[in-house]
This record gives sequence, structure tokens and C-alpha cells, in this order.
Amino acid sequence: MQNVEALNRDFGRPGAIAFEMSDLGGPVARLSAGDQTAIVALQGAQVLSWQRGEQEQLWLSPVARLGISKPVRGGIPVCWPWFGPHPDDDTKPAHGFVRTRPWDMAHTQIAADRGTVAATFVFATGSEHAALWPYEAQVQLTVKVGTGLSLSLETINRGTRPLILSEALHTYFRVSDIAGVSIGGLDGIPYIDKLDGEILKSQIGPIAIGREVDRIYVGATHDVTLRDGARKLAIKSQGSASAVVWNPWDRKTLRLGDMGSPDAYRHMVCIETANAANDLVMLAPAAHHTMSVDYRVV
Ligand code: TA6
Repeated sequence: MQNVEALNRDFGRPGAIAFEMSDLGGPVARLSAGDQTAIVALQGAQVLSWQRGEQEQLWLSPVARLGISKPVRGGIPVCWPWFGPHPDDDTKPAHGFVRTRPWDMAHTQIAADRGTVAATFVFATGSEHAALWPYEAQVQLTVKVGTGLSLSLETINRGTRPLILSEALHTYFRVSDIAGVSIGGLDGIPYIDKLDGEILKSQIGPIAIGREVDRIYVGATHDVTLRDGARKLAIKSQGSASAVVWNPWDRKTLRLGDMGSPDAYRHMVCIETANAANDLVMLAPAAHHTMSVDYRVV
């Protein structure tokens, strides 16, 4: 487990970036700029919290723990180098294998006007991962706070063969009550309904959620808005061809067992920036690909 003292010595920025041992059981980076704060676990480079002022914008399971070799339920899991079940081997973990592993710090930055603060985390695949994914690649996540929260996920093919990947920033948004949620910006976009034989349907109007929803919107490159009562969040993605909308509802919440309470589904919704389903990313040797997203409370 990375040493917090060494992390602060090498990457800390007084008043902007500090590393600490989280109560969840692992090292985290705390980024602060203006009225925005983010907390990122070194495990999986997973954002666990994003606050604007005192208001938490993300949902995190009350039973989330770090360092137990299980994915943390909530925040922003990094699904890489595949989204969902492994395409042809269901003995491999869902949503890739980097979200449960420790990432390294690459660098930290403060903008000249101290308006934004950023930290970059890095994970390199190698021979020890060959049984899971036989490619050499590096993936970097840059998390930035300033006027909102921004994430940028860059993949570099370090091998000699072309590679294919799917990916997602699997964001769990906190909502006051799912009954008051409306997701806009996907009107007319086709989606794969994973709960109805994966058939292709078309979105009509904004999305309201009154039962389990698990959809991959394909060719979704538009801005998305999340309305939660009077609160409104703008979601702008780049380098992403898919958007995923998920709420487990009541029965799946019980089956998951790590949501923290039977009614947890009423206080969260996942809106994920992704390249999923047929929106695969193909990278030639030495090629780079970046998928990014900006979240703003508007
Ligand atoms: O993004 C939606 C989804 O693929 C759902 O099908 C559900 O499995 C969810 O991700 C959570 O996956 P996880 O492996 O984190 O339990």
C-alpha cells in the first residue's frame, strides 16, 4: 500500500492536493480548488467524492471498503480495458481489472491562477496481467477540480500489436429521490435494453426512472443533463460514443448486497461516459485514445 508520507512529499501541493489514509481503508488524494473538492482513491484511481461547497454530488455505498480486492460500490469506477462482462470469458472480472488494483501517481498540477487543481494516476499492464489481457498498454486518469469535476482517461498502446478496448467512467450520481429525476439529452438516441433481450430501442424524450433500468445508448455524443428536483448537472463527454444509464431498483439492490440499504436505489443513478457494446476503440501500436467528461452543477 502506497505510503501517504511519501505521496505528500512527492506529489502533495499545500492547500490544493493532500494525500491521507481514508477511513475506508486505503490511501486517497484530496483535491481542492475554490468551492470544489474531490477525493480519489489510489485503488482503481476511483473518485469517491465530489463536493461543491458542502453538497456531495456523487453516491457512495455506506458499506464501501478499500483494500478488500472487491470493487468499491459508488463514486466513479474506471471500467477498463473492457466494459461489462468479459466478451468471451465469464471467469474474468466484470468491467475489466484495473478498478480493484493500486494505481501509481504520475503527476499533480495547479493552474497559475490556482483556479484548477489536477492529479494524474497511471496503470501499466504487463506480463503479470497477461492471463487477463494479453496486451501492453498504459492507462492514465487525470482528475481535475475547479469550476466542476473533469476526468480524462487516456490509453496508450505500448505493445507491437493492435489492441481493442471498451471502457467507461461508471459514475454514480447522488439524487435526493429517483422519483424526481429526469435525464435529458438522449432524446431520439438508440439504446440497447439490457433488460429486454438486448434489443435496440429508441429513446423518446427525457428519461424518467420508475423501475430497474440498464441501457447502453449507442452513438450518444450529445451533452446530457441530470435533473434532480431543482438541482441540475451538465455532463459533457468527449471521445465517447456510448452513454450508459443504470439503476438497479429494489430486487437487484438486494441481490448486489453492497448498496448499504434496501432503498439505496432511490438515492442514486448511474450516467456513464463510455465506449461500450459495438462502440469499441481500436488502437494501433503507439496510438493514443482519450475519453473525457466534464461535470458541472448549473
Ligand atoms: O453499467 C451498468 C452495469 O453494467 C450493470 O449491468 C451492472 O452490472 C452495473 O454495471 C454494476 O456492475 P458492477 O460490476 O460494478 O456490480
